[in-house]
Amino acid sequence: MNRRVRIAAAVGLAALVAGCAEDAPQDMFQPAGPNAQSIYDLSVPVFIIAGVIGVIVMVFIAIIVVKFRDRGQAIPDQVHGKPTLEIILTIIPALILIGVAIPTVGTIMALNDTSDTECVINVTGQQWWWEIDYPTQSGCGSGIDQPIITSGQMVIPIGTPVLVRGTSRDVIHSWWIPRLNGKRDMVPGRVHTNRIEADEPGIYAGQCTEFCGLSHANMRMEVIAMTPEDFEAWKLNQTKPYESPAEGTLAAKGEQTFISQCARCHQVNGLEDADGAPIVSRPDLSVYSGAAPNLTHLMTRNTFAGAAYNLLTPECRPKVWNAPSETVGAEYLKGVTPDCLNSVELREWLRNAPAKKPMYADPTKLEATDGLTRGMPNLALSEDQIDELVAYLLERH
Ligand code: HEC
Ligand SMILES: [Cu+2]
Repeated sequence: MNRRVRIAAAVGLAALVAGCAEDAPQDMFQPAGPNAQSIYDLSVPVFIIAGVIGVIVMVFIAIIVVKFRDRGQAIPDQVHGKPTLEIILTIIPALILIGVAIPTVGTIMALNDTSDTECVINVTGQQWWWEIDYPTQSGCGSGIDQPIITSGQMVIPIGTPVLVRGTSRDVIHSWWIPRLNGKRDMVPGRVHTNRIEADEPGIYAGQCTEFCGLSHANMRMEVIAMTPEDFEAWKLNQTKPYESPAEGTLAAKGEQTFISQCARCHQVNGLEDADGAPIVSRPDLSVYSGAAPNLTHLMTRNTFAGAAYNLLTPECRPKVWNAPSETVGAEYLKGVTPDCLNSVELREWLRNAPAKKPMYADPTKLEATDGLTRGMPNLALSEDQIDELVAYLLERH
């Protein structure tokens, strides 16, 4: 076998074997809700039809290649025109395509119908993370009377069709949770919708699927589906009032450091300055896209920076991520406890975020951006400041 054939065979084999993974979290062939199920129900017969046709074509090609191979004879008779055969070979594929098109169009229309949704959640794509906000509404279980804003992880109640309304602050991103529904591009200046619904509690992973710049591969997201009771508990916690750290603690120092170093970009709801005035972050003055993740309840999510890194240590993560359906909600609601905090990676992030997640092609050209950054800049913090900030963030439950 020549080298190219061997390489092609190895790549093909690798792709085939990769397709056999059983615990693949982003496997659209393991649908976990009605929308993904209808996509699955459509894809399987279409794959079978396409597969059978593919095999027939391959077999015919093989036969022809062998039967009519060059035996050194003169050019064969040139023939033209077999109307019956040509008409049959046009009609058969046309019928097959029509047969595939009817259920395909039907499924697309059914998936786009959002009239039955009972909960509205907005997502906003940004280089390179998703902001997720819950507007006030009577839906989403018992209703939402105070907006909730988070990032990276969307929490939903099971058995509830959710209307995801998406847009983008910079370039085109694409929202995709393969086990819950197909992809939807999220485009600046437009609102696109995607209906998701999960049958069972669980954590469903996804990733941005539209190339959106340098850290596109680090732009992930997760949907956490929980029972309606757990979801009510989650909502209640997301709207609880702010508590300043106890005086004299490391976290209290961290609060001051946070105000001086971070609050210009990151909002912590309820944070006040020395005069008791609320501190409202102004990321629109500091970052290209005009927003940074809201950190009020950072420790209630368990991944960070576009869900690219874990807030949980490798020992604690499986306790939540591999929890059986009955307990995954309760495990998730515990949030990140001090003994489970992945402080190594969180500290690395605070020490130099662009080193952890590439944000500019050429970091030396930062001066040319008028102080506006893409993503989080390197803030040249001291190790003491980082200690304080970690202690402060750890209380953001
Ligand atoms: C110039 C604006 C800016 C400043 C200042 C800033 N950040 Fe960020 N930060 C961002 C942006 C933008 C992101 C999202 C980056 C990404 O995920 O790609 C981010 C992400 C984060 C995250 C991950 C949050 C999540 O939900 O995924 C943490 C934690 C964080 N920053 C902490 C801090 C702390 C602590 C400070 C102060 C020392 C700080 N940041 C200062 C802009 C800023
Ligand atoms: Cu993206």
